[in-house]
Amino acid sequence: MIKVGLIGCGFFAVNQMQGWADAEGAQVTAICDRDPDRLAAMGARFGIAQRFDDAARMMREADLDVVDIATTLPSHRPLVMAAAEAGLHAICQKPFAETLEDARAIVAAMERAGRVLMVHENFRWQSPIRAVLAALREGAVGRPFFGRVSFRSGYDVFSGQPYLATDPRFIIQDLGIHILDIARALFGEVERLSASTARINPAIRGEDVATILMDHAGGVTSVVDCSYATRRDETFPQTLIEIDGTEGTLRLEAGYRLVIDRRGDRQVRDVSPPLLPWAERPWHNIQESVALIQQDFVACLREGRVPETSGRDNLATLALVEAAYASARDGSRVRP
Ligand code: NAD
Ligand code: 89Y
Repeated sequence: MIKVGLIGCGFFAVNQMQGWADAEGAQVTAICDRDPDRLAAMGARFGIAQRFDDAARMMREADLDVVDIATTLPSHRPLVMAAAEAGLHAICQKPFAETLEDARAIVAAMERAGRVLMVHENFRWQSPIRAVLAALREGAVGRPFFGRVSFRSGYDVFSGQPYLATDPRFIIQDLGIHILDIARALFGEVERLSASTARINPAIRGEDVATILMDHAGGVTSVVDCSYATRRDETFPQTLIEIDGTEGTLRLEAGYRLVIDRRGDRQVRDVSPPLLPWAERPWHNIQESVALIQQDFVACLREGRVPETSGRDNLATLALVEAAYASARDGSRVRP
């Protein structure tokens, strides 16, 4: 049994605790939070007796194999570094570092320690996204030449995650990072990128709209567009996708409808994610992907496989985030 210690008992960690409860071959045996109320609430809810207010002490004393880091960004570097020093595998929430330099240092430290680092980049694990990836890899539209990966919403994310309203960076760093990662998973690495951003909601500090144009090395041109200022039939937290290829087109439409047109034939599939017993709409899509990425992490450890969203892989996603901010700031076209 893989023994997991979870650090950070906040808003999103509940999903991670639920996911671990479903994962075969792994179990959360210790939890940590600096906030005593959050620690007590999580411990009571999931029946975890080993509770720590200090992560380094948990890593020393709790007999763990893995730490699952569910804290916010500023603590990620010191916590993963501490895991490397303690000889523990780690899963770290996105964004896994504040700068690319920090991210490279984290990856190097975990590689030197010979431990596995997965970034909790779960959006590409959503079952509708898996269905699109599978169709594309099976050649459903032939060779793709255009893609649009789109997330537009007016959902109030600030009540659950108040730091999103006060951080200087918002949508690219928080949400766009997932959408850029999906674009990488679909179309491969990016050679050039340009971006523009806007802040529509006057009550927040960072940008809540971003439009990013990318040239992928394999020949696809893609547009990643994200907004938390879009008032319409609410689709949160669905990512919508359009792909044009030499043999046909694919659309992942609102309501998890996958439409593939190929040489005059239309195939329509419902690729809705299952509603897990502990999940709630509309978050169930994200919640299922948490369970799936954790199950893959356990399989990676068991089989000695490198996770699809390893720290090293995620450097390329983080590079897109940085490139998008640089392009939006000075109007340049950037090589990530
Ligand atoms: P939160 O502020 O609600 O919770 C973070 C918790 O970590 C707090 O309880 C805080 O006390 C604790 N903490 C911070 N530093 C600590 C430290 N050094 N030691 C011990 N405890 C510490 O934050 P959240 O909204 O749950 O977000 C956590 C992370 O999850 C963020 O990186 C966020 O981007 C990410 N997130 C991911 C998804 C996803 O789908 N992947 C969705 C939402 C949030
Ligand atoms: O923090 C974000 C994430 O990772 O997924 C959705 C979210 O909770 C709000 O944008």
